[in-house]
Order: sequence, then C-alpha cells, then structure tokens
Amino acid sequence: MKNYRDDFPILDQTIHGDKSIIYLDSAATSQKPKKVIDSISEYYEQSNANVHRGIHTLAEKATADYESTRERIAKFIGAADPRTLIFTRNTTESINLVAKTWGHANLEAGDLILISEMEHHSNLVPWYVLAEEKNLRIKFIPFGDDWKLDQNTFHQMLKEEPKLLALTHMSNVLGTINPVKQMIADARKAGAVTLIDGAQSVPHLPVNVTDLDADFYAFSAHKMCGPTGIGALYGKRTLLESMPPFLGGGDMIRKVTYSGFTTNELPYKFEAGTPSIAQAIGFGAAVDYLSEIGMDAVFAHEQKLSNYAFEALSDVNGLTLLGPAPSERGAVFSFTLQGIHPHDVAQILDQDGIAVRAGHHCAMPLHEKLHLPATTRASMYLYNSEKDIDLLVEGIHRVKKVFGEA
Ligand code: C6P
Repeated sequence: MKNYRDDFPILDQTIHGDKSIIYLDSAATSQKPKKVIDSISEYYEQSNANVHRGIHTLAEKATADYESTRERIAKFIGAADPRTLIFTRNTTESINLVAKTWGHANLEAGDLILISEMEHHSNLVPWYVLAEEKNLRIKFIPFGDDWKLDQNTFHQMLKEEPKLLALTHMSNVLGTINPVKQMIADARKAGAVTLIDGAQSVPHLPVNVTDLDADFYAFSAHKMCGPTGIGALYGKRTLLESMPPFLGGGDMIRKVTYSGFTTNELPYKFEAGTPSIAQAIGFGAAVDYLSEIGMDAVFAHEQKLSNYAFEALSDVNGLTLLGPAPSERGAVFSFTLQGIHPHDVAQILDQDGIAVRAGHHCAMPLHEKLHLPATTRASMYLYNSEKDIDLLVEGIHRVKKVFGEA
C-alpha cells in the first residue's frame, strides 16, 4: 500500500525540537486527511445553512450535501436503505439511544442482557443504567487465556434466553476481532436482539451490516479519518420504526399541537434539533477517502503492521503483550513493561515524538480481570509504517534504560 502519511497535514510537523510525530493513538482518535479538513471549510465557505428547514438556495444545497453524506455512509457499511442510518454524536450516543428507546420500551424486570468481558464503558454503562432502572440482569461472556470469547459459555448463556446481545466487534484494548456474524446468528436463534459496537471495526476492516445481519450497529466518525462530534447508528427498519423517539425537539416531529405531537419518519425521528451539519460533511469526505483506498487494502496494511508489531514487541525482554495472534486481531497493542508504570512509558515515549495511550482505555472491568491498573497501548492506522514500529521498539528500550531495566 502507498504511504498515506503525506495526506495528513498534522503529521508534517516536528515536536520537542526535531522529533517527527509517530502517531500510535488512532484507537483513541484518528488523524484527519487534508481532503476531510478541506471539505469542512468548503462547506462553511460555500454552503452553510440549516438543513431540512429553508427553501433558499444555500439551505437546499446544505440539505442535499447532508443527505448525500447519509447515502454514502450507508453504502460504506452495506446498509441498503439510507433511512436506517441515524446520525448521532458518536458510538456512545448511538448505544445510549438504543438503551433509552428500544431498551426502555422492550425490556422488563428480570430480563437478561448479554455483553462481553471486553466491552468499552460505552457498551456497558448504558446497560447498567437501564438495568438499575428496570431491574434487569446482565451477564458477561468471558474471554479465556487465548484472549477470545468463550463460545461454549456463550452457548450455555443463550439457553437462558437473553433479550439482548450487545457486543464489541473489535476490542479497543486486546485488539481481538470477535466472530460477530456467527454470534449474531446464534443470538437471534435464541430470540435475542443484537447490537454491535463498531467503534474499532468500521475504521479498520470491511463491515457489511446486511451480511452480518446485526439489528443495531454503532460507530464514530472521529476514529475513521472524520471529525469529532458525529457518529452513526444503523438499525433494522422495523425495529427503528417501532421504537419511541430519543430526544424531543425540532425535526423529529411531524405535527405538534397544544395537546401533543406525532413523530417524523425515519431517520429524522431520531435526529432532534439542528444536526452536526459540517461534521456530517466531513464524515462523508472521510468515507469517500477510505472508499477510494478500499477497506480491504486498509485491513491488509494493518494486518501486515500487526504481524510486524507482534514479532517486534514479543522480542522485548520484560514486555508482556495483551491480545491474540495477529491473524485474529486488529493493530491495537496493549502491553505492560515489568517494573515501569504505563504512564511513565507513555511520557518518555512522548519525548521521542511517539504518541501512545496509557491507562485503562475506558475498559476498567477488563483491566480488573487481568489485575492490571493500567496498560500502555500503541494503535495503528493506514498512515503508520513498519518504521514507526521500529521507532516504538527503540523508544521502549530507551524507557527501560531510564528505569535501569535494560
Ligand atoms: N475508545 C479509546 O481510546 P466514542 O467516544 O463514543 O467515539 O467511542 C466510544 C467507544 C466505544 N467502543 C469502543 C470499542 C471504543 O474503543 C470506544 C472509544 C477510545 O479506546 C476512547 S476511550
């Protein structure tokens, strides 16, 4: 694959004197290519107006651009009907939307929700909140020493007839890519509705929600070359139509009287108030950018990086790597260094221009299970190269030297 680093202006700068930026924190948020940045200023310079409201030229242009973005994003994830693609603020809001609407309307005291032990707080806390309100039960599908979800236990749990399976497609800590297609099919047979957290998968691998047959699928623009402040929720049309609205306000109504309101059609029923128009335009440009490269090529590049990083990091004395073999993971590498706190690792690497994340990565239960207060995480994207991994490994050796662990 071509080196895409040059498409990202932020990476064309030096920090701490003459250090190039080696950005290995894309699981937190990706960098943005110039095409995406330009699309946002072009929108403000040439089309800015509110959408779905005006009949003047700018309003019509903004509305057409906004809706064309929806169509392109729906196509990108294989959703046949753009009306089933709801714009939200991010993955977190998409999951909360399902919990507050579908969950509220359909779950009753005693009902069981299945999630996994490797969930981000965004696919955990909304269910805790709902469980507290409605007295629901939550069970966790465990992962084993192979860092994969235990399918036998999952099948046992399905015998309890859960009402919902809410599962991450790819772990933001372990990198594990879960066999979601099979798990969705198994859960459906047991009568459960399925929600997939795609925050770490849509940016990195080809995703087709129709092929997966997910009921709901959530993701964020900012992790896939797009701006912050916008994400999406895909939902099956019959489910979305049967659900009560999320937020109330403009655009989500068909009619309002002094005695009440009726809801608008999909997708507007779930998009109250002025939406994030410029961000949607940027989201569309991000999807165009990734589509031009091809998600197969993005994934293949990251698989190559994963193989390389797995070997290189496994060779470092005192480094313990989390997560499965490269063939079963994305390019997210969390690790610990014996005797050195992850925050110190990240801070010293930063002095070399290397950006990694340290902490619990919003997955505290997972870290608790592993008896780790924190890990250091290097996460890669299409602008990274094997050279970045070499520099990371060199940096880790310097960290060890600073702490006298070399
Ligand atoms: N993980 C990370 O550094 P938002 O913040 O709503 O765009 O995405 C939430 C989210 C949900 N699920 C998974 C699997 C995620 O990784 C994230 C975001 C970032 O790992 C920020 S904590």
